[in-house]
Formats: sequence, C-alpha cells, structure tokens
Amino acid sequence: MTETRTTCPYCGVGCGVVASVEGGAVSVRGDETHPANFGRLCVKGSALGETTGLQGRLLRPVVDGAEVGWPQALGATGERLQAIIDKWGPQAVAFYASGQLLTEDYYVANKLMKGFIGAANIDTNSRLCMSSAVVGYKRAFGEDVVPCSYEDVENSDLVVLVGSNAAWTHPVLYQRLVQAKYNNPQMKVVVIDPRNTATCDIADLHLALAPGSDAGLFVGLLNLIQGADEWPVERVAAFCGLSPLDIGTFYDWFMTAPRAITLYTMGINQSTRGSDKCNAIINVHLASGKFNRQGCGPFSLTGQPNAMGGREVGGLANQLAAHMNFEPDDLSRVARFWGTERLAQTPGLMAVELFDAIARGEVKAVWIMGTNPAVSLPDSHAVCQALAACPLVIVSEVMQETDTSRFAHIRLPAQGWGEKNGTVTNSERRISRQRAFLPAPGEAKPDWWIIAQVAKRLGYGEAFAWEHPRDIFCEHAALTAFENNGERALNLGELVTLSREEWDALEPYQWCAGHFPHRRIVPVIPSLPTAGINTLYPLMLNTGRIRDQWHTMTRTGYVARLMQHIAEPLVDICRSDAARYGVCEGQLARIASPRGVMVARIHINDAQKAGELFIPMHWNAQFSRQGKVNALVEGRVDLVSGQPESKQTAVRILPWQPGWQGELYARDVPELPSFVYWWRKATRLTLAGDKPFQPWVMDYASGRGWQLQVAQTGERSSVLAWHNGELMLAFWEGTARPELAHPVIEAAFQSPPLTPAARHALLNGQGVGEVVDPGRIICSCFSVGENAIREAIAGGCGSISALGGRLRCGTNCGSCVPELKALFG
Ligand SMILES: Nc1nc2c(c(=O)[nH]1)N[C@H]1C(S)=C(S)[C@@H](COP(=O)(O)OP(=O)(O)OC[C@H]3O[C@@H](n4cnc5c(=O)[nH]c(N)nc54)[C@H](O)[C@@H]3O)O[C@H]1N2
Ligand SMILES: Nc1nc2c(c(=O)[nH]1)N[C@H]1C(S)=C(S)[C@@H](COP(=O)(O)OP(=O)(O)OC[C@H]3O[C@@H](n4cnc5c(=O)[nH]c(N)nc54)[C@H](O)[C@@H]3O)O[C@H]1N2
Ligand code: SF4
Ligand SMILES: [Mo]
Repeated sequence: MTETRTTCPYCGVGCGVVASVEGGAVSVRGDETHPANFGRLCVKGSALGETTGLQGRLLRPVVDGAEVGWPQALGATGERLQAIIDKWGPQAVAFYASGQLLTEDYYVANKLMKGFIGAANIDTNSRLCMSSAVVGYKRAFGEDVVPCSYEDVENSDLVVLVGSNAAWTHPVLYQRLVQAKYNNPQMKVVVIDPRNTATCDIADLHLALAPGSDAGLFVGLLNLIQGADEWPVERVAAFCGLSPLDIGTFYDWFMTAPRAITLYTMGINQSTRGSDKCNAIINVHLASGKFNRQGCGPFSLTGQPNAMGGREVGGLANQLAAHMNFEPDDLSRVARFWGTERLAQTPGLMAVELFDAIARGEVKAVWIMGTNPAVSLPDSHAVCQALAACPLVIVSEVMQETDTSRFAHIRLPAQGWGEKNGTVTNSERRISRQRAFLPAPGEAKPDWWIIAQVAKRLGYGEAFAWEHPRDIFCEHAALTAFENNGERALNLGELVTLSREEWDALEPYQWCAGHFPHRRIVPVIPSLPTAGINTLYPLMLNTGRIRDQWHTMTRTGYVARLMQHIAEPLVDICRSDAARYGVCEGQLARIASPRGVMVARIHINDAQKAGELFIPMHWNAQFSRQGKVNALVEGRVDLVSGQPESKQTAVRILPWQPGWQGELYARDVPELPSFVYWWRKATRLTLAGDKPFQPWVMDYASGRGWQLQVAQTGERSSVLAWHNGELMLAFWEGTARPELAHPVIEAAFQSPPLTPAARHALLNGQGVGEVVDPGRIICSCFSVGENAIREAIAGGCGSISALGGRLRCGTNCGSCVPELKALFG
C-alpha cells in the first residue's frame, strides 16, 4: 500500500491529507506534518475516500449530445471559438472559472484569455466569494496581501469572527481556535452574526446584529479609537439593533486586548457594501496598531481550496496577472513576459455582468470550468435563460449532469481530486501540492491540458507548449518575480528553478506578506442592505452553508454519511415568526421573492431572530425540485467589487400542505414526472405533491415486468415492487409524511430473498429482524445518532468526553460538539 501526501479539495483551510489505496478502496487521514492541520481533518475531509467513486462521472468528451474522442472535441471547441472571435471579436468570448481549479489550470486559462484571445473576460466564482476582500486589501495596502497566519489566531488575546460560521465552514481552523482558547482561558472570542450559529459555542460574546449592519459596528469602533464622536455607541446600537452594553463590552475588549485578530468571511463579503465592510474592519486594525505583529490583523478567510491561488495568478476580470493590474507598466511587463501583442488592455466583465452580457447576446461563447453557475449565481432563472440562449456553452466538468452542464454544447471531462496534479494556496498564503494517487478514469484530462490544447487549436501553441504542470508552475513563479524589484509582495522567485522532482516533493510553502505598498485608512459611510423588506416581502432571507455539504453537492451529495446530518433544504425560522406565518415544524413551505420561488421544510430554530430566515445554498435540480435558493436571490452587487449580496433578500413565506407526502426507495432512481416535488437523499427520495402519484409508480413498476403488492390502510398506502426475489422499489404515502424505519428498509434492499412476511412488514413501514433506528445522525464521522446519544445521557454519561468515551461521537473532527452540548439541554 502506498501513501500519497496531498491536500484536501474543500475549504480554504487547506489541510494536508494522506491518501492510500488498497484493493480499489481509498482511505484518508490527516497529514500530521502539514502546518495547516497537523493531522486533523473535519468530517468532509474524513469522508474524501467515499467521494472518489465513478458514479455520475463525465468520462468522455461530448459534443452536441454525442460522445466523441478528444481530437474531435478539441477541434470543435477551437473552431467554434475561432468562428465567434472572427465574426464578433474577442470581447464576444468569456471564461468563467473557479477557485477550485489548481493554480496551474488557472494560470493557463488566464494566459489564454487575457494574453492571447485578447479580452479580459475571465472571471470566476471567487467573484461571489472573495472579491470584496480583495478590494478591501488592495485599497488598504495597495496589494492583495493577507497579513495573517493561522498561528496568529492561536496566539491572540481577542479573536473576533464576523460573518463566519467557521465551526462548520473552516472546521479545522476552528478546532485549532477551540484548543487555543482551552489552553489560554484568558483569550476572548466574539462572534458577530445575525444567527446564533455553532461557532457561537465558544463565544464569550455574540453580537446578533441586524443583517448587513456590520460597517456601523466597526466605524463606531474606529471613532472610539480615533477619539471622534460621529458614531457614538448609542448611534451604533440603533443602527445595528444591538444593546449599547454589548457594544461597549466589545469595544472595551478590543481597546484593551494587547493583541486582537478579526476573521471575516461571507457575512461581510457578500454584500452590496462588502468592500466598505472589509475596509471598516481593516481600519480598526490599522488605527489601533493591532496589525502586522503576532496575534493581530484583519484576516479574510478564503472559502475555496484555491481561491488564493486564483488571486495569485490574477484570474479575475479586473486583475491582470500575478498581482498586477491594468496599469501601463504592468501591461507592458506582462505582454513582454508572455511574448504577446494581443494582451487585453482593459478589465473584462465580472460574473454578474458577464451573465447579463450573455443574456443580451453580447457575449456569444462562454467556457465554464470547475463551477456550477446555474446554481451558485444569484437570480438563477435569469442565469439559466442566458445559458439557454448562448450560442456556444462549453463546460469542463468532472460530473456528467449538473444544472449548468444541461446547457452545454460541448462537455469536456476533467480529472478530479486524486487524479490531478498541481498546487493550491490556502487562506494563510501557503502553497501545497495536490498530488495524484488514482489513475485518470476514462478519457478525463487535467484542466490545464484541455485549455492548452484549445490554445493550440486557436494558433497559440508555442506559448502553451508545457508538458508537465511543474513547467506551468515555474512560469507562473517567474512572472511573479519578473521585474519585481521588491515592488510586489507576491514574489515566488525562490521556486522558479524547481526541478520536476523538487516540485513534486514541494513541502507546504508560505509566501511572505511583510511588504505593504501603503497602509491606508479608507473612509467608510455605513449603510444598510439594499434589499428592502416591505409588506409583500416582509422577511429577510439569509443564505449559507451547512456542515456536511460542499456547495452544489456534486461531490458530497452522493455520500450517505454526509447526507445524515441535514438531508433537505430546511428553512430556519424562529418560533414567533412560525406562529405569525402559520407554519409548523417539519411542514413544507413556499418561500418567494420577486425573482422566484422555492420549496423548503420548516425548521423552527430559536437561533434565528424574528423577521429573518436562513436557507442553505446547496440544493439544486440534481437533488430536489425547486430547492434552489438562488432562484430567490437578486443579482444586486457591490459596485466596486462586483460581489453579489447573497446574504440579504426580501422574501415571504407561505405554508404548503400538499395533497400527499411520500418516501420512495428505488434500486435505480427513475426520472420523476414534473408534478412531483422531490428531495434526493443518498439512498431514497422524499416526495410530495397534489396530483396522485401512486398510479404512476404502479405503471412504472409493471412496465418493467416487476411483481407488485399494494397495501391501503386509511389514508396511508404503500407499494412494493420486486423482481427475481429482489426488492426493486418501495413507495409509501399518506397525508402526513410516512414514518418509516429507514435502516430496516435499506437493509431489505441489500438482503434478498424477500419473504412474504418481510413484504408484509415493509408495506407497513416496518421491518423484520434487528435493525436499530439511530435517529437523526449528529456525529457524521462515526455515524452516531440522536437516539443512542440520548440513551447514553439518560444512562449516566454526564459530559461530552464521557459521551465520546462511550460512543466515540465528537472525538474526531469535533464539529458536532455544539450539537452534543445542546442534547444535554
Ligand atoms: N461545510 C462547508 N464548508 C465550506 C463550504 C461549503 O460549501 N460547505 N464552502 C467554502 C467556501 S467557498 C466559503 S466562501 C466559506 C464560507 O464560510 P462562511 O462565510 O463561514 O459561511 P456562510 O454560511 O456562507 O456564511 C457565514 C455566516 O454569515 C452570516 N451572515 C449573514 N449575513 C450577515 C451579516 O449581515 N453580518 C454578519 N456579521 N454575518 C452575516 C450567516 O448567518 C452565516 O452564519 O466556506 C467554505 N467552507
Ligand atoms: N445564495 C448563495 N449563493 C452562493 C453563496 C452563498 O453563500 N449564498 N456562496 C457563493 C460562494 S462563496 C461560492 S465559492 C460559490 C460556489 O459555487 P460553485 O463554484 O458553483 O459550486 P461547486 O459545487 O463547488 O462547483 C464546482 C463545480 O466544478 C466541478 N468540479 C470539481 N472538480 C473539478 C475539476 O477538477 N475540474 C473541473 N473542470 N470541474 C470540477 C464540480 O463537479 C462542480 O460542478 O457559490 C456562491 N453562491
Ligand atoms: S477543514 Fe475540512 S474541508 Fe477544510 S481543508 Fe480541512 S479537512 Fe478539508
Ligand atoms: Mo466561496
């Protein structure tokens, strides 16, 4: 068995992973030597071995619906792009890339678009994620440099988390913080978030401020530091909807703490004033001197594994390359380095404007790589319409079916994690290797190779002639160092001469951020979100992540273990709003904005404030019907950064009592008729609808020659279909959601033959034999359910560690500890 040291492909913490393959099965553990995690992994990282299967993978190029070989696919891509460039000019072409590409892939895409096609229309999903943070740093420091490291988080006296649910989204860094606070009980933690999240578990102070009001809080603090009186505590309190006492406590802690660090993520960036909010945070660090020394500073955490690498290569439409801008000197330098006369001279279209330009017919070809905009961009109906009308949509993907690839004329199969080979940079500017340890399946190719081959077809072969990702990395490193003269902090000059062996063996490498072209306090005038609530849309919708899913679920949604924690789009609502709008726990509801509508299940949660809802961003048409929250979110953006306000949308909520609700298990999931609402769980579908569905199920099963048995008791009915003694399909329905012993049913699919007694029990939603229902799974690492935990507590387990000792829950990644605590009531 060989072990490969690589890097986790999920969040920007960038944990080192040791992967091994034995008998086709992949297992992973944390890399003890990696400075991001020192051996820890969170639940998503721990489940990586379960995501490397080939289910649903795109394995061959597809052109106009037909599988073809690479020569035809590359030929078609090159010819069709060229035809559009010839007729409409380079501005009619765009790339939409991703912070999940490797640095090498990103560099090649940026070079082709800006350097040789000659337009700067390459933007990425980082626009939805990091672009406000980039503006904040550039305005303050003159360059996009993140002035902090993870060690600063551990070695601080005050850690402020703003708009970050790190317990769920940067779990290993959060666990490092938990440990540091345990080691140093003097350390204080402040969480600033409208919701009471799992991250608040270790908070000494939680400021549940009004949505979008953060700038007021930090401007007030700056006023205090500077002795100004424009934003006194009372004014801040009114602006932010907080008590003057709590604000005073926060300010007092910040002023007196010898060291303070502020971590901020999407609750800050995803706003029409996200750039200003980032500067409001940076300002208090600059003005107080809590900056550029241990345990201090404004620390924007990156979300994606290589959001930082994308920023390094310059893969955003308003950056040029390698931390250079569209300034005359930079333009000349990059053109000379790349040996091109076609370099784009002006910034290109940013994500939201790009899709608007596609809708208007101005951009006629878009190449989407490593992102799923039909789900993740705001106003997804408009995005889908734009893609449907676009003459040429090219999608490089690992999966066959995504909401975006439905619109693709050309689908190009990319190598995924474990197959591809390159580098990523994490939140603390640390470059780590992602190494391949699996053979490339089917015809899948590295993203950089695909782009370079297309470049060749467009006639630029010479500038794209690399044979190995190391060659690309070294070229990128050379560009960062080219005519640098100490002017750009990003300088990877040390790495330019790495041999292939050295690059392959590269240890995690952190680039230095000690140099700031300037340090500027940027004036900020606080303002509230532009989403106005009114009598038609009286609630403010907040969106974000859940613990066990990754973005549009293409990788995590098929892993049973990761579907255990939260398996449906839930809408979190507080008790008083639930009563006010007539919705009950577990019921379905329709949530609507002026842009669209979705269906979600009610979860009454007193972590929510009155007037505010929360819905996860993850669900989409592969996992549900009408479960996509971006159908509601409007495409309002920050005018400087172009980042959409994904966190604030005015909506209304209405209860929906469907005619029937059901559960369907099927050996192969059928294509469902459009009158059914459904939510795909790893092994089953939950369904609801008004028009009867059972006749459809019976037709479907008998059409396949399966044997059928139906049971009807009162308002409940069920259907079983089997073939050669094997259970093929099972369906239960009722006016309320059928209560089923799910583990028993799963077991029945695995253990033929199906006896008449077993069928009878199953039709009643019961099972035969000894399978225990674990209840809601709390600890996904060890699949420990609520029932066992409650039993253990009743049986005398008095603490988290006692529970861990008995059931192992909470002893691996620790992300479930807040929920375990809650069970002690
Ligand atoms: N499990 C999991 N982890 C992930 C990801 C994932 O998909 N799943 N994705 C990764 C990526 S790309 C990213 S960008 C990060 C994102 O990491 P986070 O930013 O931590 O995640 P979110 O859940 O999007 O939003 C964080 C919090 O912002 C709060 N918020 C909303 N509005 C406001 C506001 O006006 N002010 C303040 N102060 N807070 C507000 C929300 O209530 C939410 O709790 O996560 C990364 N890690
Ligand atoms: N409402 C709302 N919307 C949001 C957010 C929010 O908080 N609220 N958050 C925003 C943020 S911060 C982000 S980062 C985005 C994320 O949104 P997306 O980037 O759209 O989400 P992913 O599911 O990560 O998409 C990655 C795609 O690339 C594919 N893929 C995986 N590996 C590879 C590879 O190696 N090569 C190629 N070519 N493809 C690959 C995956 O199958 C998947 O389809 O969503 C944004 N949208
Ligand atoms: S915290 Fe979890 S998801 Fe993030 S890099 Fe580490 S293991 Fe991966
Ligand atoms: Mo992100």
